[in-house]
Amino acid sequence: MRKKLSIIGMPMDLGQMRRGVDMGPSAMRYADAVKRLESIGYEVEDMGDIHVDHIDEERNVQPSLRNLKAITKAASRLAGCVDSIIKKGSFPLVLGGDHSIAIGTLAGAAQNYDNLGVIWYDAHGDLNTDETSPTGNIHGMPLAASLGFGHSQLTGVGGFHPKVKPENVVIIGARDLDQGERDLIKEHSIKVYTMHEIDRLGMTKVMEETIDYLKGKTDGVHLSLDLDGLDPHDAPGVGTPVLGGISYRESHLAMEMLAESEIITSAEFVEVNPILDEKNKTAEVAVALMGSLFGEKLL
Ligand code: HAR
Ligand code: MN
Ligand code: MN
Ligand code: MN
Repeated sequence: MRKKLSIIGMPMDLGQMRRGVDMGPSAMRYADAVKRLESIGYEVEDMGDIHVDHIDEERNVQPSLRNLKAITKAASRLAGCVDSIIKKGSFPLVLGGDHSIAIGTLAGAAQNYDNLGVIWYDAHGDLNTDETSPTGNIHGMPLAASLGFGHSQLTGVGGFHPKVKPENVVIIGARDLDQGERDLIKEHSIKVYTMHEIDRLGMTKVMEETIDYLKGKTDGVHLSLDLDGLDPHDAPGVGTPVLGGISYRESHLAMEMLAESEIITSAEFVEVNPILDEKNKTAEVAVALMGSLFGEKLL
């Protein structure tokens, strides 16, 4: 029997201030995500997009948690969808949308594992709460919310919390952290490979250590890949680019090692913003990385 993969689009742009990231799912479909995954041998089902409300007229009313209501509503829908995909034996692959969608993806995945691991591939920690966030943008909060920190409407998506334990999280590619995020990382001993460690150890060692760290103690691992984890030279179509990121080649290597390890049980690719992109380059990079993550081989 062929392995099954279910694609869900999450056209969410309410977690941050720049328009266009809601077109990310279309851009990755246009970059032939389905065909690419089918050619690896998967039976791919594209379930279309989750409905996300447009509440432009309410934007900025609650400056510490912008668009809270619409984001949690859509996250709950996504959680239900991800949960049902896993329960029917398929692999959920979510296309974003800004990173706030991870609150829903993780809520859905976590219902199926006692010890869900998370690999957070990102320039940012996304570990802010409404009390520490410098912006009030919820895309800077999803990892904190999934760990049970922050506003109860965010931590409570799916009806339970926390979704993940701090010792089951690995952040890779960090180079822009706010003070509150640093404090939370230290207080809960969260494992972080910043760009310094990636430069110093090399991506091979970083991924070997990450896989070893998660393998024994988790019963599933979610990959949350923010395209801004890559250097803006390789992935320019993102809303919050940070110089000095992970290269395209290093990212392929990371995905190839994850494919070999067979630890990944769900994934999402987020923050692709076609309006800010160069001829759909970032969406194409995302789809190429999906190829490696799902075991594409040249020979
Ligand atoms: N840390 C900043 C904030 O909380 C910037 C977050 C940018 N986040 C993303 N997701 N693009 O990683 O607003
Ligand atoms: Mn929109
Ligand atoms: Mn992010
Ligand atoms: Mn980011």
